[in-house]
Amino acid sequence: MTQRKTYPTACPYDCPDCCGLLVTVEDGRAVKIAGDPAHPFTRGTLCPKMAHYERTVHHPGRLVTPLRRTGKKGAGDFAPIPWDEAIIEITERFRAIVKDYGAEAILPYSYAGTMGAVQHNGYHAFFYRLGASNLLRTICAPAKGYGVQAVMGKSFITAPQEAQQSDCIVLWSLSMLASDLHFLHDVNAAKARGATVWCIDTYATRTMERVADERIVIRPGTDGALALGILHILHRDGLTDDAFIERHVQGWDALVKDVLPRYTPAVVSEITDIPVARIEAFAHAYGTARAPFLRLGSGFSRYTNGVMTARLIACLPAAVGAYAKPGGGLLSSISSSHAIDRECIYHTDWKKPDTRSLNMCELGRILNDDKLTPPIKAIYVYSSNPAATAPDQVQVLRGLAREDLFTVVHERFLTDTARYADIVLPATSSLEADDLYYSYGNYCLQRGRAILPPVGESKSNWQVACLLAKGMGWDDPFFDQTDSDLVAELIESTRRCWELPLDLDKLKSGEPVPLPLPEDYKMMFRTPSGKIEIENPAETPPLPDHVPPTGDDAAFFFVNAPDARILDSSFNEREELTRGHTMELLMHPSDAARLHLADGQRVRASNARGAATFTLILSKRTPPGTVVSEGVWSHTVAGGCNTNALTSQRLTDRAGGSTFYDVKVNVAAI
Ligand SMILES: Nc1nc2c(c(=O)[nH]1)N[C@H]1C(S)=C(S)[C@@H](COP(=O)(O)OP(=O)(O)OC[C@H]3O[C@@H](n4cnc5c(=O)[nH]c(N)nc54)[C@H](O)[C@@H]3O)O[C@H]1N2
Ligand SMILES: Nc1nc2c(c(=O)[nH]1)N[C@H]1C(S)=C(S)[C@@H](COP(=O)(O)OP(=O)(O)OC[C@H]3O[C@@H](n4cnc5c(=O)[nH]c(N)nc54)[C@H](O)[C@@H]3O)O[C@H]1N2
Ligand code: SF4
Ligand SMILES: [Mo]
Repeated sequence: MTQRKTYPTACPYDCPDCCGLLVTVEDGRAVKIAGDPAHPFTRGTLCPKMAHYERTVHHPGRLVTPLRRTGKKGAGDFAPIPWDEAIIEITERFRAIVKDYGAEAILPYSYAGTMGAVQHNGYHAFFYRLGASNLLRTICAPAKGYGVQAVMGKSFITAPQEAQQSDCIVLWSLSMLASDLHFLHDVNAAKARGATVWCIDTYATRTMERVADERIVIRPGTDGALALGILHILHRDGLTDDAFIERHVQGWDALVKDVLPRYTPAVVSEITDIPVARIEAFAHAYGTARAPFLRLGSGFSRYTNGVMTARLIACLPAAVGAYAKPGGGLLSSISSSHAIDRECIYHTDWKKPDTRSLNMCELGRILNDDKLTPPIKAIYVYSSNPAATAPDQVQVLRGLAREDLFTVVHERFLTDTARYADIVLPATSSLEADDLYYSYGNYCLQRGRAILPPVGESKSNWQVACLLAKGMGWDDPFFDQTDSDLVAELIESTRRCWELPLDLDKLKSGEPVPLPLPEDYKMMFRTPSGKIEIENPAETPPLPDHVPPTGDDAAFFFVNAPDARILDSSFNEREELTRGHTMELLMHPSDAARLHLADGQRVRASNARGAATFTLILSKRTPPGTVVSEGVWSHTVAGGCNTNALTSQRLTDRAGGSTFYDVKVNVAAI
């Protein structure tokens, strides 16, 4: 008889929404995925990618056994091998490398293929104990986090639902319809009450076209100057909340005296390419709003001045006292993860104190650097696809092609990276592994259970870490725990980590659980001074000021933004999503006319690091001087290198972050 049952779980992907899902399972297969109406933020709707998650979970391309390479690196020729053989081979190679070069010659490389606290972090204890090089996981937006924290400390971030009460919502470098779809509900609720939505981006995104009432198109990497220009006008026109500043802000007077005079609307217009009248209009809308709400995406921070820009933007809500107003505030990344103690998985005490740390944004350099001592002799990749997603792809692929590099990739699919592996291990999907999910876009926790048997012989990250530990001959009982033991510990840890009590029965049951917030949470300024620190003595310089991004020496700014159909390189397996319109390059018709390029023709974008080919789309959605390509397409879908052949390994001013958009390219016909 057919068994059919529906289970609640969470979306595992690296997306701020962390949607509540209802998954119907029939005879061991997921047959239907729906949004969970009980979720307090995502309220029953899903994006097109996850509406058919079963097509990913049961995709014919899922890896079902461990594989050993039989052909050239990158060619994709492999033969199946049993798990025990794979574990013996990996641990023997690791032991030999440790003996000859030291454990730091081994590098784990991972990011957020799954956001579940157990599988995301499941290998840390193994690699700490091994003494492998530490990986600085900086590829996303640490500059935004660092910069906002330099001003706001560990204060609570404003909840998205708050925006419903706002009369002025600013979507600042947020590709919302692609990357934070469910915030649209809150934005629409505010619009229905008469709110105005401003969108600030480098080109007319779909979000700007479809959601914004007011559009601002800015020159890439100059948002810090725009923030200063707005602050200048707010001060000049008496639109600041002086009582709030007096009580809650540190360094305003110094900013007014030492920095703001230089950022007149005319100067800012020159730097940002935004007409003076638009800067004035935006400053007045923000300054006169009853409850200004600022939602920060990450785009502005992926430049060499990313931290400084984040510090400057974070001054805006302070100047107008937005936190004191119902419906006002600043939403950057929410730390729902603070509700759990991930130390139960990390085992940081096993980390050897002097072990070196390597920055994942510099993978290309790290793999090719002869002077690195010890050199990297083995890389263990999981939950990430650096051959497609890491910057400076030519260098990354050159490194991965090294014959003397032992590469293991733990994956759900034979990705661009897995094709370079010596050993590939099959990974479970989120429906096959227990976990606990937290969101970075709303205050919510949710447990996910293994509701399907593993596809083929696939195993979770934690399960493989335990096998490797045993293979190394370690008999520590820590590695006898199951995924669900760890989930239970994490759930228990919420009692000591979150200041208000959660509904633990609900959390255990798998339902989404909102994290309760103190009533005055927006006014709790958790900084060393207890005030919002526009001037922060621990930073260099203590007072923020705009610095231009480094950029490249080429003709066009190159913005490579998210595509709604995929998520980083995830979902490239879904032919129905990736059919057509992939490697496209938007260019303003005036630029195309000057270069004698026509709509629909094949072009090559290039710079000192590499080149990629695109279909040219002439469009007024992008301003003259900027070209845009959306999506991180796998090499198979892209038909060769993707946008990361053009991006650089340069890091942000602080926090070691990625600078994906701080790029220039030349464009020519092919
Ligand atoms: N569908 C889909 N969803 C995703 C992802 C995806 O790839 N696809 N990626 C996921 C991940 S890992 C993340 S981190 C988030 C990212 O989500 P977002 O924060 O929305 O995306 P970003 O890549 O930071 O880029 C946002 C916008 O910044 C703009 N931008 C670039 N440079 C500048 C600038 O100098 N100034 C201004 N004002 N704007 C600029 C870009 O044009 C883009 O529209 O989304 C997640 N969700
Ligand atoms: N040009 C350009 N490049 C970018 C960006 C950009 O905007 N432009 N965005 C950057 C950003 S913000 C980010 S965060 C990075 C993300 O880059 P990556 O970390 O490479 O993310 P994905 O491409 O989603 O790859 C995640 C992989 O994890 C696998 N996976 C999923 N679940 C599991 C699991 O449980 N176990 C294991 N072992 N594997 C699993 C998936 O199959 C998938 O192949 O990309 C960056 N790259
Ligand atoms: S990818 Fe984002 S929007 Fe889509 S289901 Fe997952 S959390 Fe929701
Ligand atoms: Mo990201």
